[in-house]
Amino acid sequence: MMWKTLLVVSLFCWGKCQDSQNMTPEEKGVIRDQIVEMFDHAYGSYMKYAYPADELMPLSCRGRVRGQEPNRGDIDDSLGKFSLTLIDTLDTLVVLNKLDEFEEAVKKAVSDVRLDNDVVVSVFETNIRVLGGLLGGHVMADLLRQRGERMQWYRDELLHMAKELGHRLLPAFNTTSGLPYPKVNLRYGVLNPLSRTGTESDTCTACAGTMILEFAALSRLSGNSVFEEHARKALDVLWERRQRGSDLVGTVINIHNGEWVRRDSGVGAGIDSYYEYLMKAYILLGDNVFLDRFNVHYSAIMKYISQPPLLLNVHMHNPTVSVRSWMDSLLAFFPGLQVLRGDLKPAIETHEMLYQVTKQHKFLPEAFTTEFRVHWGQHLLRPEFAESTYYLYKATGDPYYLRVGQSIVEKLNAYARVPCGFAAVQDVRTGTHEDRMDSFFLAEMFKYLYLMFSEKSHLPIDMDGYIFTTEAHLLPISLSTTQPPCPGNDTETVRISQEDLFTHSCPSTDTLFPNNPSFAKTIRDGYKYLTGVGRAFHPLPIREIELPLHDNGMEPVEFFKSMGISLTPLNEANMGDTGRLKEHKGVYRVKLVAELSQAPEEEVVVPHVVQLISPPFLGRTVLTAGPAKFGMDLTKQEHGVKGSIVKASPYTACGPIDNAAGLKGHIALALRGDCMFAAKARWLQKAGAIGVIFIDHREGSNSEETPLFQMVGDGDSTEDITLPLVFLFSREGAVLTAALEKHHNVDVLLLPKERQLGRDKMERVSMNLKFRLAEEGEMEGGAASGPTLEFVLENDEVLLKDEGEEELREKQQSEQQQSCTEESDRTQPSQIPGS
Ligand code: DMJ
Repeated sequence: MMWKTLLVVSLFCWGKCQDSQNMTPEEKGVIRDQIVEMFDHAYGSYMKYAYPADELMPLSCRGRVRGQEPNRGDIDDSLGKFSLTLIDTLDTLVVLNKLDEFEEAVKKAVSDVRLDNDVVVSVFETNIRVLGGLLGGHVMADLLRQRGERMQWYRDELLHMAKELGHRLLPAFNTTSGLPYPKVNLRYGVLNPLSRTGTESDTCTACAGTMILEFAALSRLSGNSVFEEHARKALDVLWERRQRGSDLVGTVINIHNGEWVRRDSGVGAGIDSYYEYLMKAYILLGDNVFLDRFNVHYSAIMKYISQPPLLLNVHMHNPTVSVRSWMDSLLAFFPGLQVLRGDLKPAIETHEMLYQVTKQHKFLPEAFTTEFRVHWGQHLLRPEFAESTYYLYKATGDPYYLRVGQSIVEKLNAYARVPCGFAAVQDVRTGTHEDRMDSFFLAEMFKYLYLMFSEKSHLPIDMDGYIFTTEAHLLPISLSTTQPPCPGNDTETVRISQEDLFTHSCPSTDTLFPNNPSFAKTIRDGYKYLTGVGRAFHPLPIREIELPLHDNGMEPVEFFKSMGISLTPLNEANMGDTGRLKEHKGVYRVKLVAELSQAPEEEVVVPHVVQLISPPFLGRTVLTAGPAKFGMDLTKQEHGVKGSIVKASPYTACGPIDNAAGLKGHIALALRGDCMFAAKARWLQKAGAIGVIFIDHREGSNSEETPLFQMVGDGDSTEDITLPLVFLFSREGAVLTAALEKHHNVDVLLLPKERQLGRDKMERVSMNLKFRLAEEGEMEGGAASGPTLEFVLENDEVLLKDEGEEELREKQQSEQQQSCTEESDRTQPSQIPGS
């Protein structure tokens, strides 16, 4: 079994591969030092400003403590008050040769971290970041201790903590199917009345399918098979539930009955690490069943999802139909996984596409369209693109990938670095920052970057002996032999007949591309100008096209015209020698006058508004809102949709609505986060709401700084949703909630901005107003009747006096409020997935 593992791992050909000819060792050393300096800045800032908090808030220079900051929805479920970033960083310290800091950090983790907090956390995130972090830390600590130089005090404390955490996660597996609950209370488990969990019925495929590496490692290191058994069972269910026709899985599954809740299938968000863990479980544990399953899924992915260089999402039951026109940034890990499988060509193609996108937008946006436009502009300092770049460099030895790595380093420094660390980018189009530095930035990004620029001699450990978990924690591949397979190993076996070049081996690039040492470049060249960036302008050549006379007797020009294509005939002078051929029957010489636009127009988002119409607002407060791609199309409603607003309870509206009676017939306010927009809309529609205003949960977001986007559905049909839906950024949302608090009854109108009430009138008034200075004495005899304006010139300033001064001041205030929304009347691209 193990030889297969080693074959796969041997793809990492440190010594054998061609060395980076275009980057000298000195240059690599400079970049390596730069990476270490950046790590020191990020980790040092966390330790200085945030520890023992879970995460650093790099703009506020303080720690993020759950409950003390505004709730961000499900993102916060990674925070368990267990010094997340410290634990997630432990083995990075070893890889970067910071052994003193590592020893110090382990001591802190052992003495300070508690795992029994009364906090509801995500099972998936806690497993990959905290359990993985503790295990990676233990493996490193154990290794250093064995070398006899340091860590002599260490008595497996991190492993004991890992065991404790494993036991705290186990209650999540207490379902009839064996699929885990998505959340668990670290102190009270799942079904305890104090746990505040257990009402969830769905989980994502990756959430259920990304346990095996950590749980099997825990079982084998602790001698307790219970963890591995549960993780295997969950994988068995997912395998069992694959769509038998397509061999694909969906994105969300019901944990009680195993039915698919979302049937869209891709390799990015919601599914990604399920596939990764099948492949890596085979490498780590040497168990064929995982490789067999991986291969079945991989064939399906390559048949339906991979359309190099794109990776699309399809419907698992009808996989020839793609379900959306955008890709998410999580799928950037996939070329790395393809490298592990030895399938280099599509890996190179997709990676090159991703590189082109980063060139265009500086970072990979959270989501981008199949035409490489921004779909969702956020960038969270995710490491997936660096990860794939690392794998490709190791597999090909091509210095091109070092240059890609260097560009990642430079962009992080130029566009994400702030005085207290590195900040996520709120929108790659504006470059604005967000007050977050997720722990994976330290766990993953710095490992992949540092390893890319290091030789074996720079590293304190032999990387060939380890596998990276999805959070880049290090687990030794010796685990499959140091411990016997666990007794309860009842993973369903499957014999798969299909075998190909890759099934049991890892072909070298010589096999794949014989006689072509620059194979990677040849593949990349085809995708060089995919996004139009970096392409030099060349005048269009005159091309000669032979147009046969059509059978129906139509002249070619007419024939093309009938298809909507117009041709420009060349004049004699331009045609040179070929002009004489013009006489030939059925042969035309034409100049190609158009080609596909290099930079396609951005997708138009029609700005909408929420207009407050009840007293005292009377239409003067207008909040710029984003539309939805699903639900009622407000552009087709002549007068918009009117109603009074009621806050949903729960405010996130991700489950049954408690105040359905109060919401019935009203427009609901719901907070973004925790679940998809479509899911919220369904709950609110069921409760009887007549419209929904979603309010952003990201503090301080506003329509002036962030481009509007269109909310999109959940990948499945959203035809059942008939409500009008609009989205407000949090600053505009705050105006609305403040109004509701003060006046209790607030009527609003939801409609496209161009149709907001009073807009025509305002424009007319402003065009027709004329002023003239009154003649001296003209006003004195009461010459003017009705409201008058008087300008008094005094000290070079113009003061405005009015008979109804108070009224006017009020009006000015409300117009100021209004103009702050009107200025943001920008038509911007993008839609946003889920929430
Ligand atoms: C990490 O926590 C892991 O890589 C996970 O599998 C998905 N994504 C984040 C980083 O983007």
